[in-house]
Amino acid sequence: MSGEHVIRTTCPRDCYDSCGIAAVRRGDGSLKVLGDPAHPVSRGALCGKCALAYNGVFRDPGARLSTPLRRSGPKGSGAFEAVTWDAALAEIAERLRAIARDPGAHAIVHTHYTGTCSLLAGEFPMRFFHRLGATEVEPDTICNNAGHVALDYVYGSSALGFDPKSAAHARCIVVWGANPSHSAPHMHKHWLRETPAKVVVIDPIRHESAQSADLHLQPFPGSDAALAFALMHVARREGLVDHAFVRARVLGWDELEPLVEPCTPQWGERVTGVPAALIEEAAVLYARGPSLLWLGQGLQRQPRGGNIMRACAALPAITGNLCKRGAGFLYVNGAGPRRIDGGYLTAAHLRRGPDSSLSHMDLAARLADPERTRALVSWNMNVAASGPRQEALRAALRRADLFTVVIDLFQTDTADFADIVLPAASFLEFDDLVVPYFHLHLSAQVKVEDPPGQALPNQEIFRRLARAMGYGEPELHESDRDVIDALLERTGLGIDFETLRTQGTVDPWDEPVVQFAGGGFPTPSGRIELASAAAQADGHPRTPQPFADPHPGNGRLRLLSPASKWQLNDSYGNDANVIRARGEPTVHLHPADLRALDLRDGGYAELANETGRLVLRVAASDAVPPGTALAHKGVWPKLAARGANVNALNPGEKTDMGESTSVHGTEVHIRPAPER
Ligand SMILES: Nc1nc2c(c(=O)[nH]1)N[C@H]1C(S)=C(S)[C@@H](COP(=O)(O)OP(=O)(O)OC[C@H]3O[C@@H](n4cnc5c(=O)[nH]c(N)nc54)[C@H](O)[C@@H]3O)O[C@H]1N2
Ligand SMILES: Nc1nc2c(c(=O)[nH]1)N[C@H]1C(S)=C(S)[C@@H](COP(=O)(O)OP(=O)(O)OC[C@H]3O[C@@H](n4cnc5c(=O)[nH]c(N)nc54)[C@H](O)[C@@H]3O)O[C@H]1N2
Ligand code: SF4
Ligand SMILES: [Mo]
Repeated sequence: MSGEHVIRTTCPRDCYDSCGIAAVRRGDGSLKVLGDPAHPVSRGALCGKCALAYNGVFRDPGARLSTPLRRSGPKGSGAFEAVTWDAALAEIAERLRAIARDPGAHAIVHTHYTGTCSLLAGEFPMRFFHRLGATEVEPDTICNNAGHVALDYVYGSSALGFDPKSAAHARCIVVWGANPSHSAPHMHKHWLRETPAKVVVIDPIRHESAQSADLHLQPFPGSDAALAFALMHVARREGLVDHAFVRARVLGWDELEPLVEPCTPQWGERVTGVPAALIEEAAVLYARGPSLLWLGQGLQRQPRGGNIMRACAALPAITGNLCKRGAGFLYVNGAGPRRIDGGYLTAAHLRRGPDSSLSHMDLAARLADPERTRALVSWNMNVAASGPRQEALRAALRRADLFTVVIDLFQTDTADFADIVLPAASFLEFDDLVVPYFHLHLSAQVKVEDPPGQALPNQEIFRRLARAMGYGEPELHESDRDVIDALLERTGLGIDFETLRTQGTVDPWDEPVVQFAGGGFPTPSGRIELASAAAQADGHPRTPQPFADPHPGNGRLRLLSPASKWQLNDSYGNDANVIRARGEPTVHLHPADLRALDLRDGGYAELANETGRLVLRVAASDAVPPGTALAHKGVWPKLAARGANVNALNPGEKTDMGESTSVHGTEVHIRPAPER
């Protein structure tokens, strides 16, 4: 259309799709953020939530933070006054320097995660924290660390997954503990629908991707290791173990096989709830292959999530569904295969003092302890909404002597507890690189418009803070353009930013990349380790075990709180149109549980356990199995009744591996509540 100007960019949210965006500036100066028709995954559409938020709250100067703020009332009251950047940074620098002198920079805790996953805004600030010597809250402990640790034991890496293009050669795709219809909407719409392969979904919830699958196995939450053993039992019984592959590439099948032997489909049905006939059918389909196995992140957010991931990860190994076309498994694809130099990006060599970190499961306790923690810097994260033990965390954040800095686009629940709030620019407001974690693409993030007021990209904020601290290391002051150019140069892929900017997204490989094509694995033995001495040395069994969690007792239900269709984690929880589309915070329950608990569809229920309580609207749903409750994550506490979201119920128990979240293992009592 005449007078239209289109800029291509990429959505940098923590989402499997990494959609291409076309930002269209019309002749009248107005801007519309749309999907890029040329993008291979999203093909011209954004998801519903981003279509609203990128034309809504993200670009609403009234909703965005636009100037640094200094607390002017009691901690947590939300009373702030505007200050200049110079004043804000000088105060932060003075406070952090004093703590670094005594008792030491380890008493400065910083927390960050998925606000934006573009490389510079997501990782460059680590250079500052390395130089400072602060304590990092290990980001993955709130999301997927159990799976990372487990897959490291088995394959030596958790970040070298299949190339989704391999689906062209697959006969079966298993989606295990992921919900693409919410968390990867374009993969759901195109990839899973257009594949010639049979699709098997394994999930307690009959979500849209489960409904459209060829087979849906519905295990009770936390019983997947047992299910994996029953599937292996059938593969073995049917002569579908790939002995040549096992001999050449696998260590420990001799130790695992005796454990698999008694795990019949009938046993599997008893402990997982999945009918034996379905176990048989899925096992044969998968084992015959070639098969792809998508190991979702919901799968391992269980008390024994590490064991679950090790058990599921044994399937490709024993059936030889690896190292060949159309086969493989995927948890996440790291930046490594795109040859991104992470060490350069985060300047790990600047690290001062011991490398100290802690789990999100311990954050509330650490922040409550004045002996150990004097300051908190929270950036790219709304931890007061996303973290466990919400009430305890809020109590700790109220500590008057905990100097707190929050960097965000919006005045979040976390920002309400800050001493200083700094306004961040959004991904539409600066250039960056995006490395999708499902596809093996490389994408450009391109500036579309200026930030509101004085907002700045994360990386510029930390450059300025480094200057205010008197840090002279050149790494802390490298410009965006220099970092982008150096990163692309180091990939050796021959792609410069100008090319990337015009194309939006490039796929550096014409043919599907075969996972572990060379047949070597970065484990201690160089083989796939079904039996792992490293795991044993860390206090785990040498092999995965056929465990299933006991069903909750005392009339409790298992509460799952996975990805919502209408929010991206906590993001967009303050967009009026998103809130309208999402509706009131709701718990979905099977009609039989509704009757047993004396609840009314459309009424209200109180969910409670030893950690907290929460009132939610009730919806009857036969997509949810009896004994399980479903309440999606991401509601902004301060915009909800009683100022809490589902994490008020999350006890913050650690998984068996990686000190990670077992949030989907939460148990609750549910009873009728008169009203909100
Ligand atoms: N109950 C329950 N809780 C969960 C989960 C669950 O399944 N159930 N899932 C967990 C998982 S998997 C994750 S990953 C975490 C995610 O938790 P968070 O990281 O807290 O969630 P996000 O919404 O991704 O991002 C947080 C903030 O980053 C801000 N932001 C966006 N762009 C920028 C930027 O460029 N700069 C800055 N400084 N800020 C920006 C957003 O406005 C938002 O407030 O939540 C966890 N919490
Ligand atoms: N729309 C949207 N997209 C998102 C996000 C979002 O909040 N909203 N968050 C992003 C982030 S940070 C992440 S980590 C990913 C997460 O996305 P996914 O990998 O899809 O993980 P979850 O949404 O936590 O859970 C997925 C499924 O796991 C199931 N599940 C729970 N417990 C078990 C179990 O014991 N066994 C089995 N088999 N299944 C189980 C849940 O029922 C749920 O359907 O999504 C990303 N994409
Ligand atoms: S959140 Fe995911 S589905 Fe939505 S626009 Fe971004 S990348 Fe696409
Ligand atoms: Mo996540």
